[in-house]
Amino acid sequence: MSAEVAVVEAGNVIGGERRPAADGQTFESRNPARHAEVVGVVPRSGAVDVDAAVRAAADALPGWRRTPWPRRGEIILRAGLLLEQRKEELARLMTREMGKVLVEARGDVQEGIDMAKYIAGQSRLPFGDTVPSELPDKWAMTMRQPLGVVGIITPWNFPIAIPTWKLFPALLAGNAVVFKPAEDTPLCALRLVEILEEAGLPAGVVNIIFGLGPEAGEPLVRHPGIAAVSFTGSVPVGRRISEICGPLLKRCSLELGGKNAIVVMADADLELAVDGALWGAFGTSGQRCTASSRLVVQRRVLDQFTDALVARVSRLRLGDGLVEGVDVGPVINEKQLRRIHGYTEIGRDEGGRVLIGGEVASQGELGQGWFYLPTVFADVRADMRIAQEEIFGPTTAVIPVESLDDALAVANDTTYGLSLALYTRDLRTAFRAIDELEAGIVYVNAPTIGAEIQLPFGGIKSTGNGHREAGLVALDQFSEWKSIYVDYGGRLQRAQIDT
Ligand code: UN1
Repeated sequence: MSAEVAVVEAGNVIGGERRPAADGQTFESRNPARHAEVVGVVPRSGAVDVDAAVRAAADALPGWRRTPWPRRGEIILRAGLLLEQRKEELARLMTREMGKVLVEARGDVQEGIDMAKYIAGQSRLPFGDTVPSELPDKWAMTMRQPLGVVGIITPWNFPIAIPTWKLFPALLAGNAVVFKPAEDTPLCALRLVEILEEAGLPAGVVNIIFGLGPEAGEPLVRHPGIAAVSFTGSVPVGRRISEICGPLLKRCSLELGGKNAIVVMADADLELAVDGALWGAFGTSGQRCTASSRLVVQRRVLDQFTDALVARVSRLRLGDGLVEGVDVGPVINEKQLRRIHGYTEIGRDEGGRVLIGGEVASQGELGQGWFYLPTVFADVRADMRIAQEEIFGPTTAVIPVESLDDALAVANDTTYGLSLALYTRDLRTAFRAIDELEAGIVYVNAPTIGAEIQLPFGGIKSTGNGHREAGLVALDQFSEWKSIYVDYGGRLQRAQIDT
């Protein structure tokens, strides 16, 4: 058999050492395409392990903080080059660990490579400004400084990309890190940290704690040695983190869900819009916070659009993402599968009509994994639960609208605000959408997925708490501004008074 079937037994990474959980407990990472297959066994950590990791990070912090920015950047660049070398190996591991099809897994690793190069490039850019003082013989400037030890908690749907959006800027800014990856994708996270070690990151600067949210994540968020928390995941967990951090006056940046929509206007290139809807709704089995889970379609082209979409959906091939020609992989685990099907039942009860899908896929080999048929709902009203709540699976809801005003209102009628898209050939319509769509990311003539790392990523409303990842603002989450005044006049000068 190939090396791919070997079960990896791994420890936490604390101060560069591999350690089991203090109480010896472990848990498994399994292949969602064949859930009998164990991919890895890792420690099930608790508060004691978290504490050890925070201490190790605190020990490593002073040395790392003193390391010049360009030197820090070089380590991140080397990590990016190693990611590039190991792209195929990592992509295959990712497909086994969380199911996304291989081409998408390669894209996930590529997003990490892009982030490494981009952040390494920032290591020689100005890290502050020199600005004029209102007084003579006085120098005024700003500089970024690290926060200290930061806690990074990441989801399973982008097991390399999202950790790199957080780890690389945190490290460039001079922080030490305790990293708790999602329990469904521990090995991808471990490989990323091994690559950082190989790239020359000193021991203890990044520590990994494997475990479950309540047992390992929560003690990490609470730990007094943790200066800030960066989290991507669900709204309920984000709210919990926010509740813990609030009274502690601890910084937390939350990147939560989405209920993203593609608006299809009657004047759009419909073939292009169908391509976009198919990719946006069913790429990664709909398990993206940017997934196109609503399709808001002008009634004049409703039948034409839905017929074409359903025809395309019927040709999607489900299966193990490692198999050539498979379009849609499994969903992450049994709990999610049940939840996704639960939403199909809710949608039917609310009066939605399933045009295609709507069932657990269990024929042949699919029965060995967690597969759900790509599902399209018609006759959906904007206020139905399937049009309001994040499902995080291969289900999308077609909502008919009459006019552009109607379309924009429906697209904005959600508590989330991550990504919204509009298809049109009309320039005025496009620019109205750019201005009026309430989201952190807006696409014209492209689906709601596919953000690039050199632009800020994040959302408004319940999607987050006002932060952005990536782009030129990537370091903001992980640094404090310090303002510095140097008075070389040799006498007291009073700002606002000695004018
Ligand atoms: C996510 O779904 O959590 O824009 C991130 C995209 C990807 C990132 C998605 N580049 O779809």
